[in-house]
Amino acid sequence: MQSTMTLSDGVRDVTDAEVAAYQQNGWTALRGLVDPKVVATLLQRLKSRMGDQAEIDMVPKGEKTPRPPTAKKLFTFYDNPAEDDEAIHDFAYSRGIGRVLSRCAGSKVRAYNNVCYVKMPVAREGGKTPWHQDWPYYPFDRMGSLTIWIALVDVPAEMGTMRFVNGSHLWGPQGRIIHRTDGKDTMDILPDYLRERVEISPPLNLKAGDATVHNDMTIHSAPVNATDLPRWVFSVVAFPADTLFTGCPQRRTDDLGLAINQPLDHPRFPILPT
Ligand SMILES: O=C(O)CCC(=O)C(=O)O
Repeated sequence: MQSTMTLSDGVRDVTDAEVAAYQQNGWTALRGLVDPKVVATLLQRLKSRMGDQAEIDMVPKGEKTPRPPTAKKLFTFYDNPAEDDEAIHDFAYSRGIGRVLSRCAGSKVRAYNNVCYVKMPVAREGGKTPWHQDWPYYPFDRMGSLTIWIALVDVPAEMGTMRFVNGSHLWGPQGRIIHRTDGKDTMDILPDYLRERVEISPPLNLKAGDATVHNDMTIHSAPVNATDLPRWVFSVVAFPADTLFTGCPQRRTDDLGLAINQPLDHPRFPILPT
């Protein structure tokens, strides 16, 4: 893809303290991470495809795993907008994003996917994001993948910023919950000895351009959007470059011809520059 814009310089470096917080708590907040001009470009590009009020849900084509009907209410969703838009592509695969994610992960990382999550106001059928971990859905032989979640508008806590269970990235996998039909989430199914240790991060008030980074084992959720404006967020997921493919069925890796027990060395998952 030809590049028309260079947005990577619009991302600041992470500090040692931010990296240490990520490694200790399983998440970190990065204030003022992305330049406002870059944020405005990303938002404008996403709105041009999803509509000003995110009326158009860009659900992944060929979704293989059926979801309960309530699941779609969590977000209006655009899966992998970087595949369709050059400016978003340049940003998602930039050195700036690569540096942040590699420093937190402690190794080179490969890009996995990118998503725009618009959480609609509760008055427009928006729901809460249930407590969950990300790793149980991934075909990776180890933990350590991570998500950078960037606010594209000011996101006060009541609009649905994420909450994290501090230190839960060290508790191991606690199961899949997204497809459950009994409404239970990870917090409900934790064994008592872990539930007693739950310490939830404080509500975050984020400005446009602020971000959080969380580990794939960190238990996290987001409350409903109690404002009357849509919550616009862009996220990039990456994983340690040496991670091996387990062969676990997953729509992002099925049909790519990946070899089990080998690194995910495929053009879809490039090593991010640092
Ligand atoms: O945006 C949200 O409410 C949740 C996003 C999430 O769960 C994630 O990025 O792992």
